[in-house]
Amino acid sequence: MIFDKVEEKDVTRAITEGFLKDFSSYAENDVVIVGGGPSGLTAAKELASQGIKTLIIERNNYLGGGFWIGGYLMNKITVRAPGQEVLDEIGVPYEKFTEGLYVCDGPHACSKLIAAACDAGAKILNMTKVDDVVLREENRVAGVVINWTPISALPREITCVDPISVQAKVVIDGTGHDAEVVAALERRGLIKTKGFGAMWVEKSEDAVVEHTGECHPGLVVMGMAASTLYGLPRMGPTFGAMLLSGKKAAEAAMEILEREG
Ligand code: 48F
Repeated sequence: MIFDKVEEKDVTRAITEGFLKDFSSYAENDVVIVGGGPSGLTAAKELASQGIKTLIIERNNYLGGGFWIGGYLMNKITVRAPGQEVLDEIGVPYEKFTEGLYVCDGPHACSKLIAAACDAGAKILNMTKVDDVVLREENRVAGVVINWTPISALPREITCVDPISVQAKVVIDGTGHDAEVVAALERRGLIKTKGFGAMWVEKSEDAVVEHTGECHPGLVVMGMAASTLYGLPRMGPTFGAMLLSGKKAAEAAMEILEREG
């Protein structure tokens, strides 16, 4: 025998007990990041490395969002300076294509960014979809309502499965173009999205980073979700702004945590 003797019941208990122990802890967080794309992973790495209890909630099985594929199903990632400094931090090799523009391999960059977030101590709840917010006094965002992702794919007549929720002192919307947390506020008339604009690489990346921040009490918006909220031009397949927006979102969340104790 190569492997130690272990029975099926042991495997089942290892999965269920491990998951439930973690899940019980996820009920209460400093920061919940909705969406594990490049902005979400960068923010998670920054926050968790400073000892902030950080949970990423991701609707897919896999993390990384649009960061695996650069554009047009071609897995080269472009990053405009100074975004390559984040690639340096996480140890991703890249080449200079032209002045101010760097190119690296999507799978290498994405897997390193996921590892950096996990190594920093961020926790991950995948196959879980955020479909609403928890609100407190003066409509402050205080958490998110979640359900298993497959529930939303089932026919309506067999999906009377109530969701549950997790609390957070700060929620960050990193859901990309869909801006799904912001959309939950919009459904209640608490915020108005403009929808992202047409592509304009030169303008878009600065604009996304500049607009990253608290957009509603308790809610920070970053990445392409910021474009959708504020009507900023889309940038296409270049990712420096996603990385720097994740960093700025982490700073904004830290400021809220410090301000509100
Ligand atoms: O779309 P995504 O990569 O967002 P991002 O971090 O980066 C955008 C770029 O990838 C690219 C671009 C700029 O270069 O235009 O699109 O802003 O990642 C968003 C993640 O959020 C997840 C989704 O599966 C993806 O992994 N997500 C979206 N809605 C939900 C969600 C939801 N309701 N609940 C949980 N996860």
